[in-house]
Amino acid sequence: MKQNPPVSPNGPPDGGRMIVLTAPLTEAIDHAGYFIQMAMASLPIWMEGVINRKYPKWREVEHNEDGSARYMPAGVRLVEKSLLREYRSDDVVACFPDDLDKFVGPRTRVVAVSTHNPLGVTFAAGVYTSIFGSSKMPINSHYSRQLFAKIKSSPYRDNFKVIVGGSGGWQIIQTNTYEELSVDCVVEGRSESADTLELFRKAIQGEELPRRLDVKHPVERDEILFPDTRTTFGVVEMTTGCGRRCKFCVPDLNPQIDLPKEKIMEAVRANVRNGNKQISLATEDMFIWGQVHTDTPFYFPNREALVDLYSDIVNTPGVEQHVLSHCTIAPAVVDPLLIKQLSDLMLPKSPIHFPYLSTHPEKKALAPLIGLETGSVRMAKQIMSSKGVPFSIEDWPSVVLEGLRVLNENNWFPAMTLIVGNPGETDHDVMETIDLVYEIERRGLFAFLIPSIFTPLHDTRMEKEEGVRQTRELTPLQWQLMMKCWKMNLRPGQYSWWGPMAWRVGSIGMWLYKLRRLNGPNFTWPLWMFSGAIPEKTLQRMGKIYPGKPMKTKNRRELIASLKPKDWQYLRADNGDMPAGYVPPQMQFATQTA
Ligand code: B12
Ligand code: SF4
Repeated sequence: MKQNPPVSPNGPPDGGRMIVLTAPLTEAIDHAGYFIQMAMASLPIWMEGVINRKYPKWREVEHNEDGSARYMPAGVRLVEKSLLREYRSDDVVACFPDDLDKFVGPRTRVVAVSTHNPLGVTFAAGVYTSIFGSSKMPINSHYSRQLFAKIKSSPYRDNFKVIVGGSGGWQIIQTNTYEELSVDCVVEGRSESADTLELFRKAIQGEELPRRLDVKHPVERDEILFPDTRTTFGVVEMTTGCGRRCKFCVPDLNPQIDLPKEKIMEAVRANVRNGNKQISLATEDMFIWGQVHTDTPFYFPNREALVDLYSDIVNTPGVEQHVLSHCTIAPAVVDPLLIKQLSDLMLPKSPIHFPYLSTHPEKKALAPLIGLETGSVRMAKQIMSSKGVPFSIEDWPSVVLEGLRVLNENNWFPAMTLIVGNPGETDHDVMETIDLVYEIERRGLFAFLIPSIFTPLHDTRMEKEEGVRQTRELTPLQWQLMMKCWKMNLRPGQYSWWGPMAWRVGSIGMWLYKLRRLNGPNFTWPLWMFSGAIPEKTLQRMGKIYPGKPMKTKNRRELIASLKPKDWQYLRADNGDMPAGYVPPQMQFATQTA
């Protein structure tokens, strides 16, 4: 073990903690809900003033009495929990970046950083900053770099190791920024793993660490730990993995696990005890919970289990707000009554309001994140052939439209991601996606459409593939798709605050000043369409944009009729639209014996 260096006059009087955990400020704040962090992941640092004006207090964080962080992202909390299996609580602390000097001292052997998106090179983040002219510096990335710079300049730096983990660690590996950021090791995987603990042991002994360590994901639900302190936005894990096997997806590489209800509830109560009024269950698809490794395929949701879980959460004393994270759209077609029952339960506690869309008396809405990705069946077959199960991927546009209809009818207005510039994407594929977007508009449906440029994510089956790399490479059709989505998002009154701020910042003026050089000529007409300065119909007549064509799609009854008879047993008759020849399970025995 190394000797302690002399105590600096500015260092912590007690010599600091042995293990100090932290996260970038912009990922740790528990202020104003999910959108602020998503905005800071997407807006370039020069637009920070927009956030400051809207949320002047966003930097004000809460502390415990000892100066440690009152809340931290769930990832940090689990690293803390994992370490506390082996180390004493006064050896480990989780603090905000500005408080590092209070805890990093001569005793410190490890500074561990958890990060979601440190360099902004992931999807739906890089693209927007690059449109505005600086692909590497979204606000969140600026603050992450600031954190790493602070750690690098610590007078005790030679005496401790810097270990990074979390869903954004791969960005450091892929950009090889270890030296620049002063990172010794990036851990890929969960902190619960025995290998992670072994790594910390080595770091504490002052041993050399590998640059990258891949650790195993737990396979049993009981191996997953839960926070017993407060997490940012009250995030509590609900599931890991997904099961639909989209080729571009990282979380789906993890085992499909739904976590035990009693542990989820304990973590919810722990959050409330520590002052959190908001809860959000982290998941890739909330609808698989209660149906993992049962006799029913996971894509037929377990209505009773879900209603019971969410009911207990929103009715926990102290929970004033509840926000959904991710889900898929096919379950809305499979079980519309489930959506209705969940709406009845969850709308009263939703902090989201859509005054022009919601039929709820207080205009409340639910807005989970759902992947739409493409309207091209050809493309969908290649990259996400099971995305719409139990329905065939051939019916993907119908599943999207019918699912969105059911969701909208129940005041769910999801944020839906689209991938632009998939490897091998042709003009025809983009036209089909534009057709679907126009069809959403034509049917008066609403989703907040978030197009992003294809990003090959590490370890996925598309890791080595290349799509569009820069906004200049986008075709006129791809630009039209992006700008049409944003135009629809900004329909009056139907938006979150940051979209119009970011996009209306003088769209034409910006184009004249900067964007036309940056994004190239293909951007021009789509931007005029977006600005509304020339009517879309006129641009279509001028042949400057693609007009889109009406789609013939299946309604719910037709989609249900397209299911294989072996799947009929999992349908719920109270949803109606049952296939011809369907016999309810309780009648089957009678029919067989008659
Ligand atoms: C909740 C959530 C959010 C929330 C809140 C985030 C927060 N600050 O708490 C919001 C909505 C704000 C958000 C925003 C974004 N998110 Co997000 N988010 C999630 C979600 C659903 C859960 C994250 C979570 O808390 N999980 C539970 C914790 C326990 O898991 P964990 O953080 O991974 O931690 C484990 C391990 O990583 C490891 N670990 C973590 N830290 C450390 C540190 C060390 C030292 C070690 C050893 C280990 C370790 O141990 C933990 C378990 O024990 C995930 C999907 C998922 N299921 O993970 C997506 C996810 C992480 N988000 C993603 C993305 C892309 C984003 C955005 C860029 C989207 C956007 N364009 O706006 C932004 C970026 C935000 C930012 N600040 O920069 C992607 C990341 C893809 C990738 N691999 O790069 C994911 C995986 C979603 C997806 N389906 O692809 N997100
Ligand atoms: S549905 Fe979503 S979470 Fe599931 S595999 Fe596809 S992209 Fe991943």
